[in-house]
Amino acid sequence: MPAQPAILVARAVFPETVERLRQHFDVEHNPDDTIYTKAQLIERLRGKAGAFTTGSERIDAEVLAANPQLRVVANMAVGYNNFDIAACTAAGVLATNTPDVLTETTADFGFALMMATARRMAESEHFLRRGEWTRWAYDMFTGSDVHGATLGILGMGRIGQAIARRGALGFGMRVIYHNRSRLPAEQEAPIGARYVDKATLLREADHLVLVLPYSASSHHAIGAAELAQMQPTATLTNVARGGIVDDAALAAALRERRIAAAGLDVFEGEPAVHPELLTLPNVVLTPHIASATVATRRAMAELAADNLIAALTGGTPPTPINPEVLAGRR
Ligand code: 8YV
Repeated sequence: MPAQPAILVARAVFPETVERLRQHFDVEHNPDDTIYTKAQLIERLRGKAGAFTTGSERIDAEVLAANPQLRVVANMAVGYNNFDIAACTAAGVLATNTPDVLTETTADFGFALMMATARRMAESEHFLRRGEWTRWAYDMFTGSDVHGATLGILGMGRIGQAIARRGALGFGMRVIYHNRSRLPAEQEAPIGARYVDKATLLREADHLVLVLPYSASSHHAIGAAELAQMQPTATLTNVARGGIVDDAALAAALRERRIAAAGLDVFEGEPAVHPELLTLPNVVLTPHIASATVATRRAMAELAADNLIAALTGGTPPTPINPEVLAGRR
C-alpha cells in the first residue's frame, strides 16, 4: 500500500477529528496544545503535505519557502489574516477556511455582547459579587435601550447580516451599515438596512458592531478620530479581530466617557489585553469565544478536515480561499 500523505494538526482539536484524519493521513498532532514559534512550525511542517491550522499559526512566505512540499493549509476559522494568501497562491498552496458554519453562532454572541454592554451586565454582576448590593436605587446601573435603537454595522458580510437580522426582526432596531460594497436591494429590504458612509455610521449608531475582516486596510479602522465622531451614549462591540480597534484610543475614550461602553471579544496582541481596559468598569471583556459552542466548533473542525481530505485525495475542497490554485493543478 502506498504511504499516506503526512499532515500536521498544529493545535489540539477534537479527538474524533484527529481519528478521522488518521483514516487518510499519517497525522502528527499536538495534544499538548503547544503554540509553535515560527521556527517550530517550520520544523513540524517538514515532509507534510497538509496542515490543519488555527488563527495562532502564521503561514507566510518564509514558512512556505522552507516547506515546498506543502500543498494545502486548512484553517479552522473563517478569518484568515494569519495566512499570506498571495504567498500561498504564488507557492501553489491551497488555503481554505470555515465560513457559514459559524455565522449564526457568532451573530448570537455578537448580539449578546452588544446587549451585555448596553445593559451593563458585567459591571453590575461584579458589583453584586463584591457584596455591594445593599438596596435598590432609581439610577442603579441604568444603561441604554437596545430595542428600537439604531444598530450600526461596520462590515456587512454573512455575520454582519445575521446580527442585523436579529436587531431588525427581533428587537425592532433601525439598521444602518457601512461596507466595501452595498448589498443588493433584495438583501437590504427584509431588514430595512440603510447603506451609509462611515461618518454617518459613526455619528448615528446607538450601538456600533464591528464585523469586518482584518487586513492592512482595516487596521485601526476605529481609532481616536472615529471614536470622537460617536455619540457619548453609544456603545461599541468588536467580534471581528483585534487590530481593527486602536485599543489604547478606545481605553482613553472609555475612561473619559466619550463613548458609554464597549464589548470586546478580540484584542490587539491577544491573548494580551491592553492593561487599561482591564481596569475600566464600562467594558465587557471576553476571550475570543464568539464561535465557541460545542456544535459550531465541531462543525468548524469537520469542515477544516473536509477541506484537507478533499485537497489531498483528489476531491473538491468545499471552501477554498484561493481556488485558482486548484484550477492550476488540473
Ligand atoms: C476562531 C475566529 O475560534 O473563525 C474565526 O475567524 O475568529 C474564531 O471562530 C479562531 O480564529 C481560532 O481559529
